[in-house]
Amino acid sequence: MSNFTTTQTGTPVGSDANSLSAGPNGAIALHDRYLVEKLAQFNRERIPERIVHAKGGGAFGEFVVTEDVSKYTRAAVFQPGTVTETVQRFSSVAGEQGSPDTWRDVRGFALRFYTTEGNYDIVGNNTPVFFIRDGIKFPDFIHSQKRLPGSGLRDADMQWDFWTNSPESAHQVTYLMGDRGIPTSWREMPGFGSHTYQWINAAGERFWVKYHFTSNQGNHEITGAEAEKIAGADADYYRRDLYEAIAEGNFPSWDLHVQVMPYEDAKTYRFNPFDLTKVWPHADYPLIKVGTHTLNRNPENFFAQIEQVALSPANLVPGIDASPDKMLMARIFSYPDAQRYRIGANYNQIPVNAPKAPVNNYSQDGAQRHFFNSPETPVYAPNTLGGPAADAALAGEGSWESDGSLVRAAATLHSEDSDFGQAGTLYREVFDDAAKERFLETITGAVSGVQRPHIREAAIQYWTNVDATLGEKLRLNLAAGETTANEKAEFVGVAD
Ligand code: HDE
Repeated sequence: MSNFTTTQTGTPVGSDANSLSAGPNGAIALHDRYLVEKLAQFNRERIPERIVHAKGGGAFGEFVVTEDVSKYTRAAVFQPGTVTETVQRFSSVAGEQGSPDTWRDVRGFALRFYTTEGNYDIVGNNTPVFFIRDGIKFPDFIHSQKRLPGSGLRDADMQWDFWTNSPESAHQVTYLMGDRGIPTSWREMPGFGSHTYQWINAAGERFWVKYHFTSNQGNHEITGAEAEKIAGADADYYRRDLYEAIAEGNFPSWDLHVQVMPYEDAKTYRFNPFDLTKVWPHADYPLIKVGTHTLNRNPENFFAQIEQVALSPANLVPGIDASPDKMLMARIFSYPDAQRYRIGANYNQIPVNAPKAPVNNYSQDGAQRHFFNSPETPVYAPNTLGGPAADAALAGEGSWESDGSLVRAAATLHSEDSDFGQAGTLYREVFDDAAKERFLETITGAVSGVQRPHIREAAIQYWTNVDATLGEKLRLNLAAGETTANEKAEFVGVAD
């Protein structure tokens, strides 16, 4: 077989080193079709990066169901003994594609199961909660964490202005500023579906579930100081770690557990179970094991298989459905929309996104279409010509009772719901003394970046609401920091 360089249409070319020119020193010719094609192709190598979770990495693997949870769901992927191929992508949230992996941030933990009933994706994070509870706030939240429009710089004032005016963020910010804000690697962190989902069994009974992936490598973290050093030395620290571990045959794995809430409990449970800023204490709903996920194959082409992977909470399968979590509902719109824009209308036809299950429907055409029905298949439904028809048994799938009138209102609070309650419990009861110290140091550093006094004061009040002693310590730390800064300024002669 010859190994000549060719054009994109397969004809051999004469040179990869010299353009066609009028004499060795003359102008280059526009009809050097290979030069023109090569440069044009190069200009189109990038697609828009993800608006959030732009920096990441991933791998392929398999999920093995080791237990029997069939009394809760009839989804084929979770039936006893089932083995399913997977792809997983890890990421950070706020940084751009080239940003250092070890910046303090939440990490994405997004997993696709190529099931016999179509793709099922769990697009979660390494924390069980989130900053907000209504998707309409998401663009504002992300703007506040990204960059100022003028300087292009990230800005503590806008971060804390948003958080302090959105007190439902306190629980997630406590996770973020705590040790979990910087894991040692993607392999050594947990994953959560975060939202409440619905499971439906073969008898049609419904349950509310939360997903927990526990790392078999253990959970480990690095300090802010270590992370800063690594950020300078190796921006791709996590991506490299994952790739090298898998290349060496050191396959990372996670056990999947679920918390299962009986359908009726949701109405009276002490926390609103559809509020993404809250967890369900394990004492109320213990972890039930489902199986084990193992990553065992690196991508062969990062762009084709990881950059173009289009994971989405809208990818659900029979036996698993959404819940009345307003964030989840907003996401079910948002992800396929982002992917149509980022990748193109037929993004589900490229190999990493194409399901292993057959696709049958009446959509057609659009840019970059690869798959099509036979010309005998009718192009409309309903028809009497033997085209595919919907499964009426699924028509009522994933339902729940709903209020009659449309309103714009916050979701109902349950008896123990408060924005600061679970954040305070996390700080007081989960962090040990050393973790509390590191936490105080981290929030002192973060809040000392705030310039405007009223936002600084709001941040102190925010942490006082989480824990009064913590707020007091923060106030003292910030005051001491200001004195030191003034002293330093006087010493170098720049104070007025
Ligand atoms: Fe995302 N998010 N998100 N998010 N998210 C995206 O999808 C969005 C939220 C998460 O590795 C985007 O294709 C909205 C919660 C992960 O490819 C975008 C809301 C959780 C990833 C988007 C949320 C996540 C994304 C960027 C509020 C954890 C990376 C481009 C309603 C439970 C997936 C894209 C990957 C990516 C929107 C909130 C996790 C823009 C509107 C909550 C892991 O569609």
